[in-house]
Amino acid sequence: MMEKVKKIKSGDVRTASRLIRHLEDGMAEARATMKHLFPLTGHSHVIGITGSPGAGKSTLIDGLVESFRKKGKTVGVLAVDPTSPFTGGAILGDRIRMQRHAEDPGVFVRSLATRGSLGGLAKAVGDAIHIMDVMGKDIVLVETVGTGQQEVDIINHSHTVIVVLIPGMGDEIQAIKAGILEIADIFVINKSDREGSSKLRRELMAMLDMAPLSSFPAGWRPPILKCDNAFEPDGFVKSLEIMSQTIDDHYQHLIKHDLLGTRVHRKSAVELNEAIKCSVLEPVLAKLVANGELECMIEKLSKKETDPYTLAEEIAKRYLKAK
Ligand SMILES: Nc1nc2c(ncn2[C@@H]2O[C@H](COP(=O)(O)OP(=O)(O)O)[C@@H](O)[C@H]2O)c(=O)[nH]1
Ligand SMILES: [Mg+2]
Repeated sequence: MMEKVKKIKSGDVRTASRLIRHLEDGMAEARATMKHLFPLTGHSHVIGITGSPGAGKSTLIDGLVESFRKKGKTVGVLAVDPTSPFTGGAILGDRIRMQRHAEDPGVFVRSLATRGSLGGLAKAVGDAIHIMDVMGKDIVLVETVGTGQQEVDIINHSHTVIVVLIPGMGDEIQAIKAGILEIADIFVINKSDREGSSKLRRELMAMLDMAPLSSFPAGWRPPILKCDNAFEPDGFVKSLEIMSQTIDDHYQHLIKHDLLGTRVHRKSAVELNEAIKCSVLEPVLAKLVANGELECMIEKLSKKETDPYTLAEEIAKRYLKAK
């Protein structure tokens, strides 16, 4: 056990990859290892990058990796796809793209897709971030697709949240709907070679103007960065330099105004939530599934022979020894 911890601390890629795989598969031993890793965490600056599919997140991350490496920082990248039950085409494409960093020992790239339970994913993400943290990565970039609660949970593992928008998608409306606006620390308007990027910028500006000042922690109003066309290297590299600088600025802002604690608190709440689900809810559900009770209950419910509240109370009585 301690041997494993030592190896991960030294940045061993094979040990770390295996542990992440075992966590995804829900192996108890892997969870036990996490107990030893947790106290060693807290080094990394975790950055969540979210946006609709095809917004160009992976392309941006690839460029950011290069930009951070130039500054001598080590980087972990975690690509999360909550929509796909398999390691889908998009992530496969990312892997090929990330190949150019594969030889660099300062970069560690993993992808997570939904295997098993949907709820397990957010937990696996938290664990994978911890592992990269213990490996000593200065920066951990987490890519998620911007859809709904699942994704907001994942984003809650981050210190800095970047929302990537593209012109002409009605994204601004989507952003408000998904509550993404509240969690953004930095906006990036990507593919600014496309028509409509100035309009999108104006709309975002107007939206921020309307937001109450209290939504800007210690005066951090989310900057709106434009990212130049990824296919024109000079402009793109320059955009990424500015972006990585803004990311650093945000981290410094959190430290200077004592806000890191708030983020860590938010992260801890999500983590505890996930851990409770895993230790309490999931085993109970697994038992009810295994002995067929869950199916019986669903049948009874469908026939209106009982109600979900009574059933849940019965389950609670049995497993929580409450009341
Ligand atoms: N026109 C244009 N296309 C881009 C730009 N950046 C990325 N793309 C393309 O958009 C597609 C989706 O990019 P990807 O990074 O995989 O998006 P993700 O799904 O958000 O990770 C790819 O075909 C990219 O080549 C850009 O700045 N301009
Ligand atoms: Mg992607």
